[in-house]
Amino acid sequence: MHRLTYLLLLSLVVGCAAPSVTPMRPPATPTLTAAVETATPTPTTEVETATPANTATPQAMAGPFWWNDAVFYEIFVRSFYDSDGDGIGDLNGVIEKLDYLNDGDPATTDDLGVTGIWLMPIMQSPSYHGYDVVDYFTVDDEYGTNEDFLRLMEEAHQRGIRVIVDLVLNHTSSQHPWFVSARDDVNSPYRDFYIWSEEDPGYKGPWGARAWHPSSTGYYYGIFWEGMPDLNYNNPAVTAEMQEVIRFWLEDMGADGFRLDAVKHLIEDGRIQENTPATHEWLRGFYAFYKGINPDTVTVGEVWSSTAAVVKYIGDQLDLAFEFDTAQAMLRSAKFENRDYILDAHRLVTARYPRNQFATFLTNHDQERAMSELRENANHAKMAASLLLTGPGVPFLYYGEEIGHVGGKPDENIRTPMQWSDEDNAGFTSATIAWRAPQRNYREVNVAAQADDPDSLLSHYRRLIHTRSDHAALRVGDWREVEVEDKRLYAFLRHSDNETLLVLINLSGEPISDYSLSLPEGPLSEGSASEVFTGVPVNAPTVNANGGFDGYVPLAELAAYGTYIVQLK
Ligand SMILES: [Ca+2]
Ligand SMILES: [Ca+2]
Ligand SMILES: [Ca+2]
Ligand SMILES: [Ca+2]
Repeated sequence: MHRLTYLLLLSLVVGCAAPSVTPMRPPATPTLTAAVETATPTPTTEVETATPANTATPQAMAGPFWWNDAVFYEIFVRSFYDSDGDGIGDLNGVIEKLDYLNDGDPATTDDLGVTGIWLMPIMQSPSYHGYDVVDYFTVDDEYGTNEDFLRLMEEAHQRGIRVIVDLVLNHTSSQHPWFVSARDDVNSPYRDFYIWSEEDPGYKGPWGARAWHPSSTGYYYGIFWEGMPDLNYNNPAVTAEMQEVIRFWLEDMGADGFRLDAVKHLIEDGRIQENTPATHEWLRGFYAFYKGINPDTVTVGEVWSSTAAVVKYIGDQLDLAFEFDTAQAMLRSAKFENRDYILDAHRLVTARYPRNQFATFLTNHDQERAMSELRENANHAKMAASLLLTGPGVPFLYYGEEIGHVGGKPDENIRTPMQWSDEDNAGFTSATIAWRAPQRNYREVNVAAQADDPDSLLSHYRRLIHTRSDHAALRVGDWREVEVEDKRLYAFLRHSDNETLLVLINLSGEPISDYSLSLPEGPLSEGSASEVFTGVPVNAPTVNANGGFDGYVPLAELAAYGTYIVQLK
């Protein structure tokens, strides 16, 4: 839709549908009228410039976009670093640790080198995790203030780091004033913000738990649990309120985008509780809205489904979504020292998504940590990192993954304090008691212990991320399979306009010497080669008539758990 037309329609919707009373809006938030005015483009030429972003379709998506150059780092603020000694991590703590993530100086490589941060929920919430929001316009006071967030944005941007925030659209906290009003008064203007039934419809949620919860005024729908009532996006007033939230975080707070929680569950169709046509349709309007505010805004969706279902969100609803199948494939290939899992996954995702428009990761805050999944095998953790950071897509690390932070369910145990050092509470806080105890192995496994060890997992991550930053083909290039018989060896090409890289990963604990690579067709011309990850000398291929190679052996021996990145011309 044309941006101007869209905004005019939007102002009509907002004007008509907003409830008559808005007692929950904090004083700092501008009125709806002012918000619409702010978002309205001024000169006609600007409208024309912005139009393509609003009409993008998966087919039309050109890319690459800024996020294709990024490596993101997922932070659970409560557990990252406590700046004021109350035992709870906070935004100022994140600021204090920014130099660890990226010091902003391209000449230094002793930082991790990430260029994006995903902050797990930071809005006011009664829970430790924050996925049940009570006020979308204020930073949780345990984490700091809105001013702290603005300072974090400034400090991050100075270092070349963009910051996206977790946005929970599907539900609020049952303590949100909207829900309290809706539950206590059937005539409340917020009653229709939620989903009600006089009788218990009885059916369960996708995980077999209760989805309809009793209250004094009827049953309400909450797919996750009773403390998280689902919002009713069939009500345009809900959409209008959330558009104001989105505008607030993008314009007033300067966020670079959003990670969208549970987004496949947005709108139900009776018992169909995920990936409904109505959810896709709502997200098309959402996409037009946030691109209209700033076309550079990125969204990454949590669509915990198979690739075939995830793909349907990309390009006109979300910019990216997490590739859960690929995540599992990377861990399996590392664990079983067999490339077939990730080879199959990469064949599928590169065929199905617009080029590199998907988010890759090993694990997140809802899953057993990668190091635990890999039975604390540091070599396997290095291989998983190599797959993640040389492969196609936009990589996300979960905090601590780079040092081999362990943890299994329950959830609190995969979200424990970051292990900075062997000091008490892992150097996370000066308080005697942290909000939760760190993992027991923190005296051995911590940042300080790995920072100066060139063989550590942390050093491996740093080198991989800096190599990715130095080589466009790893970030924006396409992916092409390179044929090799030995399943312990994963070989593939990353190719961009200006660069061709051959990635070789020996997933096994034995050196590989009896192998040869073939690429029936390729982009090569002169047949020169240099290795850019370890600096080891390599043989050049003989380029065949189709720009590929046959029987190529770049190194006589590939070291056990070795990663090589060979630049070809
Ligand atoms: Ca604190
Ligand atoms: Ca640096
Ligand atoms: Ca709180
Ligand atoms: Ca829902």
